[in-house]
Amino acid sequence: MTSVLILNGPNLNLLGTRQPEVYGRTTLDDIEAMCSDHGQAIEMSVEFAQSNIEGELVNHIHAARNRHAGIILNAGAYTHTSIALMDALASVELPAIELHLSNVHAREDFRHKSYIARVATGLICGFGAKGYVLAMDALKDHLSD
Ligand code: CA2
Repeated sequence: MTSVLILNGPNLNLLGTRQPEVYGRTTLDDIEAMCSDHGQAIEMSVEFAQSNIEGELVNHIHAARNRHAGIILNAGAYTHTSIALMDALASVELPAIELHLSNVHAREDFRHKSYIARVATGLICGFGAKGYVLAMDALKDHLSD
């Protein structure tokens, strides 16, 4: 069965509890359950993780190398700052989808820059929690090509 790492960065553990006008009312636990259900439907096994710590995210990406066929990454604010995450993704040579709940391009200028996009297979943003399911379908489709 195809296996994916769905990795979430800083502050995403707060989803559904603060700023619902920006990020919605769905919690990260809700999203994990949604991904797990969708994984069963499309025969994709899912490892779901979150960390607020940049180095831990790097470690998760390294560990994915021999375990997963691809990575879906919502790196949160590290998207816009982290050369370390970009280098980690490049080093594992797995297809990776950059994901954001919000449409980062409709927001502040500093969110328009992404280090992740330079090494990602593709990017999904602006569809809220549904973006996770869209990313799983996109990865599955990409791997079957
Ligand atoms: O839209 C996204 O998914 C983001 O990755 C979310 C990040 C933001 O820095 C990126 O530019 C876009 C922020 C996640 C913060 O999540 C919170 C959730 C609830 C309350 C406060 C923050």
